[in-house]
Amino acid sequence: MTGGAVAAVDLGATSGRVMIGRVGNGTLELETVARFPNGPVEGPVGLHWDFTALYRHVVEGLREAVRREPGIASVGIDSWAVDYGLVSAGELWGEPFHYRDERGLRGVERVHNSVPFAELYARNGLQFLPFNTLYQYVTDTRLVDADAALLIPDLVAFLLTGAVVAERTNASTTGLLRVDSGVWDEELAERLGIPASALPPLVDPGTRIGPLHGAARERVGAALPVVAVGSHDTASAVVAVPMVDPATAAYISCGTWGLVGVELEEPVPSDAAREANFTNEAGVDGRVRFLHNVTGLWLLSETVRTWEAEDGAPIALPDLLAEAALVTGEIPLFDANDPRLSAPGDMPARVAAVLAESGSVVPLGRAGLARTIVESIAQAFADAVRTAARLSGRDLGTIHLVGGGSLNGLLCQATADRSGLPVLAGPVEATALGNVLVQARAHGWLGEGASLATMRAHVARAFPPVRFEPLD
Ligand code: LFR
Repeated sequence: MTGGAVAAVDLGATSGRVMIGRVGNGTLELETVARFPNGPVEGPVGLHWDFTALYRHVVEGLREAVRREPGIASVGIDSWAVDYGLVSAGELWGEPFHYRDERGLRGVERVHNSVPFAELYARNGLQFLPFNTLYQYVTDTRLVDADAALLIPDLVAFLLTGAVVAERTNASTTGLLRVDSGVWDEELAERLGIPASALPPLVDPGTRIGPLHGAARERVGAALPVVAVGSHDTASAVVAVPMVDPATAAYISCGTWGLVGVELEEPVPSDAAREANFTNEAGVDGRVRFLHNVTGLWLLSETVRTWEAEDGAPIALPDLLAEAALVTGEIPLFDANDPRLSAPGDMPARVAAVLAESGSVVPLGRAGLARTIVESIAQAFADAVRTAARLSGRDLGTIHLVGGGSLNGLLCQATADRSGLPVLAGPVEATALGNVLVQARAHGWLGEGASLATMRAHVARAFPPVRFEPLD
């Protein structure tokens, strides 16, 4: 077996990173080169991303990666889904909006008035999320004048290489990709008045997009090729879920969101799936990510952010969770998916209001509230696993929990207890690993025709999961 090194750019909603991935002779290693904060910025026209800063961090991170490892063979980029930037004459037009901005909500009515949700679901198989790209597009008057609308990883790839493409796994989160054939639904776009420039040519993970050019090439110091990976972070994470038997395993990719579901060969855009708000997003190698978005660690991170602002000092999450684990007595629960908890703000007060409204006792201390949040997330995870099993007709025996949440032992144990299934936790960097492995495969380092199973076996060997048994 051969091998080498690649760079993975992994942009999450609360932080981004550039990593070097080394693959070869049974090894799979990650080295963090750069880590930088990310988050919503309140601007005069709404919530947006500071994409300019993110892109600068990406380029500087790649420069450092090449300095540390001059033999890097390529770059792969993944990020959160649905959001996009408009480009014109080779330049980005303004900062991309944040999906937690309210404008998506305005688009929902407009879209559903032209195309009822049931028809939409039959066409695109996507769960209803008020920020799905198509709802954002119909409110965006600048769209018709732009040369291209590019989802975040495609936008980074464009600025690095000049190539205009839409990677398919992430394109499936726009609502404009057909669930049956995986191609753009041009008829739907036309009905909604969405111009063709919003639908760039599709590429699959593993495709070479092009070499770094211009200022990026100069700054990074190499003409590295960008290779498409599962550019939707959740698609990359699912590649690196160390499932032995995908037919009996559920996964939870837990970061800002908790994406809870199963991997299927064929989509299930049924009435029951629509009613349960399950999505059929495109996965790597033509797989379907049949899952539901649960509001994940966002609830905890916004809570901690509020307390830190009150204290004017940072809070150590491990200490808070250790105290939360000691809380005894009945733990009040709330619906983690309550839409009132989705915008940035004073989360402790909002959670307290939601609890009080349902007649629950509001925990007095911080540890108590943290425990309530963790247990409520775990309950939502367990419910979604049960629904995934019912809708897909599968008998599920294990849950893999990957991403940042896999470090939260309290959450993993609570998920096991509430689902009655063992939870296999880790790897924490599943997204970056999926990104690295798809590049490694494109370079032929994993052997001829390496499958998802081969990639997952690499992950399981290099990052053995930690097992949490449900309490009887
Ligand atoms: C996770 C994620 C989810 C998507 C949400 C918004 O990071 O990509 O899959 O629904 O962010 O883009």
